[in-house]
Amino acid sequence: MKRTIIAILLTVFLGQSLLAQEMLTKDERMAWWREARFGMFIHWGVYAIPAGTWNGRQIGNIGEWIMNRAKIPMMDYQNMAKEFNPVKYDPEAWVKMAKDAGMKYIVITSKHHDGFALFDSEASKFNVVDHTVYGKDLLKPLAEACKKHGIKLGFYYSQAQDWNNPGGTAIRRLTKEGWPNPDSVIIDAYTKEHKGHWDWRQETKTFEQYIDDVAVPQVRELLTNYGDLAVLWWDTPSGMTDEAAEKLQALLALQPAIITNDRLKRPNFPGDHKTPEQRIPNLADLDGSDWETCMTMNGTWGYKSYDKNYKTPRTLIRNLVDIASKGGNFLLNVGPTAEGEFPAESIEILEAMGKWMKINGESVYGTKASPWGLFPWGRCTRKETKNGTSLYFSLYEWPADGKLVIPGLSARVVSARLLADGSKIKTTTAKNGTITITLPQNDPDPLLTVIRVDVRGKVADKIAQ
Ligand code: H79
Repeated sequence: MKRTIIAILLTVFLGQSLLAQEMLTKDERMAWWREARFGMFIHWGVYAIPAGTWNGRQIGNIGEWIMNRAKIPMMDYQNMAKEFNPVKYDPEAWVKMAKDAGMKYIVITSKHHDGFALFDSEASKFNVVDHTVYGKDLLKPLAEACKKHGIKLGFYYSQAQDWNNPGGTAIRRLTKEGWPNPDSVIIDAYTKEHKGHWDWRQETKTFEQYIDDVAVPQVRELLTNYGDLAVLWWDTPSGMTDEAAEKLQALLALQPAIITNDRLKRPNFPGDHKTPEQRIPNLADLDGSDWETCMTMNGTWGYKSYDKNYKTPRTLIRNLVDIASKGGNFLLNVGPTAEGEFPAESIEILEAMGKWMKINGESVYGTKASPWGLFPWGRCTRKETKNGTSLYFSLYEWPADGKLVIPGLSARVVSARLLADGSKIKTTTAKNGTITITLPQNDPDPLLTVIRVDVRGKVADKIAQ
């Protein structure tokens, strides 16, 4: 009798929790992400060892592409990788730096195009545990640190491009007889040039074999062994087949709350959000879907010792606010060194952004896009509150006459103040609803000054300027 009751209770309980997972809507899954607005991308791998230089030659363009750009043979690259020994890796320090910068999530390269896995893997021995002197899983302690500090964790996984696991070049459909084979088909010139194809060992398996033997089992490992995962970030979809995409997509059921991007396979696997890379979309490009701009701090994702071309905190803060004013997220990259440290310049940028976010973060988190679009003098975000709406005006340029004119707002102003120091700002409302804000003489924050104007009631989604 007792056992029957327990059995019934268990069935009901388990049944409900399963049901609850299956019934997560997209809005429910995206809720934290839309609130977060700001995340950290981490590109880390054995490419941080050459750090942009191979055989004494500086290799142009993005550092994580060095194997491809320098056409490094698999054996040479793999020998180099053995020496990977990030003894200064301190995942908790990384998570704290992200958190202090105001970032709410981290997406790290679990495996980039070079095929090197930062995690223990049964599916490919080219991983940090089996292949390097370091010999320890790098993602486990990062997952623990994220959990401890309340930061969401996502994994980047290069599913369709892998230069060290045979078959992962996705440029040819080989027949069973393998390479060289006159029947193999080069997909297109772009793919031939850029998907890598400089070592016959890369083509000793078919793409389908690579998907079944490496990509599918590795993604299953990633979705199983690291606790709750917030994001799976696919990359470079060209060359993917529907069959391969379906196999990978099916694995996502292992993490019912996971969010994925639009790079699994185009166009029929749209994922949850779009991924403008190294650019902020124009308003006209936006179609109402969720999006995230990913961007480097300097000119590379993976660490390059000589790339000092860093954007200023001022530019990056403006980027973040520009993105928020258009309703998107900002995924800002750090490329740690082979020893496991963030570059000093990146640390400085993160600190400066964090300092600004502590004071002005409310103009970013959980905000919606500007109803006016872009102002010539700055940006706007808005947030609905209990009694009304907070409007945040960010001043890219301090107007010469010291006045901001906000048209079309037929709402009563409750208060207006500078976030920088909390001081009150004078506003007047004309009969036609236009609000004029009188600014103080001097711009109090050289990085970016934000004015919060609280009004009664809801504000329309679109207002003409
Ligand atoms: O992980 C980062 C890049 O390595 C990856 N996506 C971001 C997030 C990426 N892979 N491919 N691409 C981006 C676009 C391709 C760029 C290319 Fe090139 C331009 C390939 C060939 C020309 C850059 C320059 C890479 C090689 C030369």
